Amino acid sequence: MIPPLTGVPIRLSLRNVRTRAVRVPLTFTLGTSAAIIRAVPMLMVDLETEEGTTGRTYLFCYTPSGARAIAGHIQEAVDLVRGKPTTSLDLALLLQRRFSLLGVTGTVRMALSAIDMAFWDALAQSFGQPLACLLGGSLKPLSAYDSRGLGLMAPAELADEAERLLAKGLKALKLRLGHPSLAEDLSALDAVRRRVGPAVSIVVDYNQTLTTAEALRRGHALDEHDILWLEEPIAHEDYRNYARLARELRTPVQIGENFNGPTSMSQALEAVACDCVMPDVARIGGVTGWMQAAAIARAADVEISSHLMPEISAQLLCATPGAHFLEYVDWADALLEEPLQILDGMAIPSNRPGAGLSWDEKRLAVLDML
Ligand code: SMN
Ligand code: MG
Repeated sequence: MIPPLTGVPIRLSLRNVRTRAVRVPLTFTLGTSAAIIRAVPMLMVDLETEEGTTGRTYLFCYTPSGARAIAGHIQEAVDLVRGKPTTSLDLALLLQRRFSLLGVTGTVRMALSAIDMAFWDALAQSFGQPLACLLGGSLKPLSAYDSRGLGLMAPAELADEAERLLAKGLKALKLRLGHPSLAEDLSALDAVRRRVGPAVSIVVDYNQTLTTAEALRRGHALDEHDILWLEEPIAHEDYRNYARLARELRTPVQIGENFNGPTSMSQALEAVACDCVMPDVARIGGVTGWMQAAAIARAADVEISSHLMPEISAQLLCATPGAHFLEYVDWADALLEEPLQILDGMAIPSNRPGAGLSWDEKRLAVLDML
């Protein structure tokens, strides 16, 4: 007979959830081909458990209406399971089922991912372990690229901003492309490359703006430059045409921030739609979804990077075989007592219990609430 478990509970009962939406101004304006971002709506989530620990996470909500919708879904989900002891997997499966008629995509997916992240944060805290360690990994410095700026701007401005970004110490940068012409894209790239030199890696992101024909044309031109990856050149779900791009271009094709749960990633890899993947923890299904996605990437022998949310992503990459790059942004620094550290060109995961997130209430007080 299996003896009953004693000691630290691995089931938790949700008692209550508190969400707060704030508007965080960015240090570097981010002009993507989809939208110009000067401030970001962030939703902070505090998930209280009957066992005494409070799990925390935040979400980058893209728009204020996104933050409001996600907060509503989170409240409703916690109301459904309040007081019932559950594991992370049982909770994820139950909530996915309960929200399946509405559809587990977009803001619903982000809400359920946030609950999962906060649950795992609470669990790791109750074990007194960093999340990475509870997941079977170990803390280590991570390769990361600076994604805070380099939007669609004039070449001279890009060069200056690239230099300012490098002061942080990272050895790789993300440049947003998708100017009206290929010539302008190449001028932008050239300006950054000249200023940062050959030792800095550059990834480029089109945010889904090109047609397949144009992506082939611009992609072939970019093949002549030393680009670490070409991200989301065309509509994110068009795996058939992504497969063509991945086949025909020399530069690695990168997708993943729009994978909706591990199933999307599995379908993309089945279609050989990309060379590497970068799921977003808030769209892939939280910690639970990430670990499933990590296993799928491992089985396909594809390197895996993170998208935004660098604090919790750092914990996950430490427990992920084939971890490639952490995407570094400082957007949550305004909320956090201990922002993610960059040291000697690497990102340093928190060694505190859980994901290491605690709110800096004094600094929060000066932000606009949404
Ligand atoms: C991105 C998209 C939207 C908001 C911020 C950043 C971008 C990325 O696609 O990959 O960083
Ligand atoms: Mg992107």
